[in-house]
Amino acid sequence: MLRRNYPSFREVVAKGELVRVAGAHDALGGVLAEQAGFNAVWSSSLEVSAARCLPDASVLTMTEYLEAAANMQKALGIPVIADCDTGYGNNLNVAHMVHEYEAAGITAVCMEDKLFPKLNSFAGGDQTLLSTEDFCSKIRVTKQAQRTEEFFVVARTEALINGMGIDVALERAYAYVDAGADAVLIHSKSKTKDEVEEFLERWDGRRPVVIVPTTYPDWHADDIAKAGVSVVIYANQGLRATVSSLRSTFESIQRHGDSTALEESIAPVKEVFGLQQLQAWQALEAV
Ligand code: SPV
Ligand code: MG
Repeated sequence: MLRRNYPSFREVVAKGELVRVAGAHDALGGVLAEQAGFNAVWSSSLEVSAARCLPDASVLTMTEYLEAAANMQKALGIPVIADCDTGYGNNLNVAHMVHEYEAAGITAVCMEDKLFPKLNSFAGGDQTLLSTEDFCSKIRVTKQAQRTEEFFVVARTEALINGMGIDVALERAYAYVDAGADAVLIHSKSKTKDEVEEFLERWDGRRPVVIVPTTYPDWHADDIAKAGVSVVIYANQGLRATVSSLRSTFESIQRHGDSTALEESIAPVKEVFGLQQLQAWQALEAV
């Protein structure tokens, strides 16, 4: 099958087991994540912008992020959850975003409560939040704009990123659920899981919670599930591995003057053909 069917993100969450998600920026990364057993792929704004050597700072347009997410979804048998930053502007932009993503077959989007233009959460700089009221309004717009019941909206609060504390994070997360969010994402740049753990202890469980353990990586998935998390996103490990791997590969060829030393450790061309589904495509010639 050249094009594959995939469940919606809502269906995957409904299974009730911890949903493990890997970040990617293209179909190749997404397919490798699927083959490794991940349940969904995060179309990461950090990854998609880094793949163009541009900052994750609302520089790329919605159309460019959508193209990246749609290209991933076309190749996958698991759903994409699209990182849609702040919704690319005001309420009108949010409505257009939902129309376009849903029409492209994306079943879940995530929108964060920072001001547009936003800056990556780990980059320091201005991490000012939109008012709770205005972000709730954006969430209501997503719900009004979606065509199917299936479409899933994750509301992400950056309250902890902005140092506003757990009380504010909880207050905002509850308000976002009341506005219609299907899940909340609590982001943190803390070196330990403590603040996220406290958030989870105090959360009343009215909607699934999503976490992104980038700065607090030493939390086993089994313990994450026990702590009450529904979805865990490994947002940029693939990108960082790509950087390390390409760097050492290219440096090795330059250093040795040939690529012999690498041959054992890099994927054979045949494996690339497999990822391209070459055989299935060639079979079309004989139909
Ligand atoms: C992303 O992967 O783009 C995210 C997560 O939004 S973070 O980079 O931690 O903000
Ligand atoms: Mg992002």
